[in-house]
Amino acid sequence: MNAETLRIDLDRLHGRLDELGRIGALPGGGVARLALSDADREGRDLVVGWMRELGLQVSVDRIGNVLGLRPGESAGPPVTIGSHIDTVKAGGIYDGNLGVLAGLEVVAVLNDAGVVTRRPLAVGFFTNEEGSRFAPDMMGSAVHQGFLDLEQALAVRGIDGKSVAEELARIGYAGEAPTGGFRAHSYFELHVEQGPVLEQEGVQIGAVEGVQGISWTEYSIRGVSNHAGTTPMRMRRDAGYLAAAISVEARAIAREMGGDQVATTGHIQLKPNLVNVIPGEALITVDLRNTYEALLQEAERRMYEFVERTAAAEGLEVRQRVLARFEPVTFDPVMVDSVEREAANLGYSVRRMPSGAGHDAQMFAPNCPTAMVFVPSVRGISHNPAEFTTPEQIGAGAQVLLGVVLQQLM
Ligand code: HGY
Ligand code: MN
Ligand code: MN
Repeated sequence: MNAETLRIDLDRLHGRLDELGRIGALPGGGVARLALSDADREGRDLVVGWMRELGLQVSVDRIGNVLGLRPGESAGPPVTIGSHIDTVKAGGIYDGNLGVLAGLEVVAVLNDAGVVTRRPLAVGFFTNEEGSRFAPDMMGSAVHQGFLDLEQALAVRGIDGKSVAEELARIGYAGEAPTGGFRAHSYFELHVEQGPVLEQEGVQIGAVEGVQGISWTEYSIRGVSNHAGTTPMRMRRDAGYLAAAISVEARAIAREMGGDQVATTGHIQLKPNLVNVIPGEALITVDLRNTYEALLQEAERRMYEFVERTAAAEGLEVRQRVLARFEPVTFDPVMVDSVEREAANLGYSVRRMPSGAGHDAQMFAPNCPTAMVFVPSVRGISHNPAEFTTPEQIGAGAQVLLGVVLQQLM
C-alpha cells in the first residue's frame, strides 16, 4: 500500500457532516446540540452507529467520552484523532463535528484499502467541549487526560441547574471505562479556524502552533432593588450598574493591553430585570484570553482589582467564581512541521498560526505529540449559524489529516 495513493472520499465525509448537522438543526440554519441534551444524545447515537459500521471497538468512559478503536499489528498507545460533537446554543455544523467525522473518514479509507496499520488508531469525541451549558469547556478531554477530577466534573451544575452526572445518566452515556489513564501515541484534530486569518490571507491550511490561555470568571453581584424614580442616585446600590461597568472595563483592558488580548462578556442576567426597578442582583461572565500566560494573569489582575474597587465604592457585594482556567499550550514543533510539510506536498498553501479558540487538543498536548490542522472559516465566523467552510476546503483539510496520521500509523 502506498500512502500517497490513499484519498479521502469527500462526498462520504460531507454526507455525514450534513446528516449530523440535521440533528438539533435550527429553523433558520445552524444547530443547537448543547452538551448532554436530547439532541446531543441523538448525535452521539448516530456517530456511535457509524463507528460500529466501520468495525471500531467502541468504549464509553465515565464522563461520557466515546472512543472507537481500530487495532493495529502491534498493541500499545493508539494514534488518536478526536474533537467534539456538542455545540453552542446556536452554532454551525463544522465546529468540532468536522474533526470527529474526518477521523471516521480516515478509518473508512483504511478499511476500503484493506490496510493493516502498525499502530492502533482511535477516533472519538469528548464530552462538553463547548462549556456553554456546563463549565469548564473541554471538560471531557480534561478529565480524559487527567487535568480535571472526574467526581468534580460529574458534580458540576449547568446553567439550567442540572448536574453533569444526572444528565449523563439520563441520556445513557454514563459509561464504564475508567478516565484519566488513557495515553495516546499522538493526537490529531482537524478543526475550522473560527477566525478570519486563513481567508484574509488566501491560505488553504493552518498548521496550528498552539492554543491561547483561557480564563472564565462569573461575577455574582448583590445590591438593593429599589424604585427607579424615587431613589436618589446617592442612595442606590445598583447591581446592574456594576455588571455594565464590568463589561465596559473588560473591553478597555483588552484595548489597553493590545496584542493577542481579548475579552468578552457573553452572559448577563439582571434581577428583577424590569424597566422601572433598580436591579438588586446581577450575574455576568468575563472570558479573557491571551497567548502569553503572564499577560493573561495581568488582565485577570486588572479585572479583579476593578471589580473589588467599584463594588466597594457602590456598596455592593460581589462573589467572583472561576468557571474555567487553562494555560496556553504549545504543540510539538515536529508535529507542526509534519502538518506544514504534508500540506505543501499536497500542493496546498499553508501557514503556521496560533488558535484563538480552545480545543480538546490542548488537553492532549502535555501528554503526547499533538497537532491540529485548520481550514478556513468563511468571513471568519463561528459559534453562529452562519458558520461555513467550503467542501473543497474540507477536502483539503481531511486529506492533510490523512497524510499526517498515516505517518504515525505505519
Ligand atoms: O470557548 C472555546 O474556545 C471553545 O469553543 N470551547
Ligand atoms: Mn470546537
Ligand atoms: Mn466551539
